[in-house]
Amino acid sequence: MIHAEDVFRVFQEHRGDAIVIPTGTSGRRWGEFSTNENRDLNLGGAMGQTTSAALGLALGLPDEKVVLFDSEGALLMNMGILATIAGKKPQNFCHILLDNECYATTGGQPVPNAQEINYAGVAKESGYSSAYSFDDLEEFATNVEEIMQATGPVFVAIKVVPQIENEPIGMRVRPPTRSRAETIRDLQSELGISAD
Ligand SMILES: Cc1ncc(C[n+]2csc(CCOP(=O)(O)OP(=O)(O)O)c2C)c(N)n1
Ligand SMILES: [Mg+2]
Repeated sequence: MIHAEDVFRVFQEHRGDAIVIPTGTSGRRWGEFSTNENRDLNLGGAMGQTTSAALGLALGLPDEKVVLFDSEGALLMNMGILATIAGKKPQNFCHILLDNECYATTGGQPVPNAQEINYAGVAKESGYSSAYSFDDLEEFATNVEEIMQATGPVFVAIKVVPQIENEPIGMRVRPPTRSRAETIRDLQSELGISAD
């Protein structure tokens, strides 16, 4: 298993101008590594729906690279999105699954069949252009540039160490971050577009 921070440290070097959507407990670490905050987007919340929102963004902005950092519990909630993404063929979409084998945000309960399911296999057979699996940081580092250059939709499954949260949800102290609306507004002004 890889530490999500190491995934982000390596990925940042190859990010270019990609729009990045981090989700899950692992995704919270992305802010420590991003050097292009205006292109970071907060769309998380309803498990399984961020993939749909990210697909919409990729289809609406075909000239921008869109990278989603997904989590496996959320993906399992809406596995059908893999077929929808594959069918829409967003060439600019890179779907990276940070698989920590549990529901870390809610205390680390195990995800069904966590050790045996092959998410990259499911994505590939659903019709993604290419799919990768990593359980070793060096291997990810060796392939990340190829992944970022590949024609999407690309799927990347990475086993990561869970960062389990046990504090009752109402008592959790979070460092201040931009709200979802702020991240959308900042991205719009970065791209010189307006939804108004
Ligand atoms: C539809 C839905 N059901 C339940 C929740 C409550 N919830 C928030 S995070 C979470 C666990 C998420 O697990 P995973 O997607 O694997 O991400 P991780 O926390 O492991 O990073 C749950 C059950 C939710 N946000 N959305
Ligand atoms: Mg998880």
